Amino acid sequence: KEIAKIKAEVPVQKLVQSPSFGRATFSLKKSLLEVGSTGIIAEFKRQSPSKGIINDTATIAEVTNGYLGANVAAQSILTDTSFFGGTMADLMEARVINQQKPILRKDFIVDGFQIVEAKAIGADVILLIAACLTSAELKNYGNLAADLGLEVLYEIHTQEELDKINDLDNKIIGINNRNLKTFEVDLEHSIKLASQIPDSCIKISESGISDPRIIMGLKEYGFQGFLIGETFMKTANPGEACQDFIN
Ligand code: IGP
Repeated sequence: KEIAKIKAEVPVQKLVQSPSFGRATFSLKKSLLEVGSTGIIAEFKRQSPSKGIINDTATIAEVTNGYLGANVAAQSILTDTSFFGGTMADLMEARVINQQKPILRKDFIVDGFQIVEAKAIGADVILLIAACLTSAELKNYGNLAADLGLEVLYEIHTQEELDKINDLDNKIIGINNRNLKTFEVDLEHSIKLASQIPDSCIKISESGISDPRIIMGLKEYGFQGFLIGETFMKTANPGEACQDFIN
């Protein structure tokens, strides 16, 4: 893995004292299960290792307003800078505008302080990528998030990664259609894996969703959430693209 060494910019003690730390959070689970939910988790993504620059003009403020106007179930914001050009400031700015829907901090979490950070900067949900973590880490970080009132989206791409998550019951599981090593996108593979996930879990399909018809298909396999970035971000007006996609 080439995930860079990370260090805390602000000490944990300071993060815990920040005014936003004690705030109530918005539940992704609740939002996805709401009657009439669009199920869309719309992502802010400037660039990616597979596509290079996707959008370097749209601002986080206009995209956040656009996504909220399209009635998304939640927002996903990349805070990883080295691969995706995102920042924690992006998430903080979105949080000021978004006082109604959950925000997912999309990053490579490899240390507990990042979870404390996520709470302090305004996130409601963190991503734990099973490919990057051991079974024990998944458990410990899951517990830490729960203690802080955050929800966890556990991301998997293979059966082995699913097996790393102990006590699957009632978890939010995201199947990444994109292989993080080869960048290949395969919806069939995800659909097969979905059948291995208990019904008590919320199932989210991530990446490569380029057409509303794909969502119709995925719903048949029990998916309740759909994480979409590039399809919206590659347009000049991601909020409008999201609105058009939903209608
Ligand atoms: C969004 P797409 O193909 O719609 O832009 O994909 C999201 O699933 C993708 O950005 C993603 C990701 C990740 C990024 C899924 N898992 C882990 C970074 C790290």
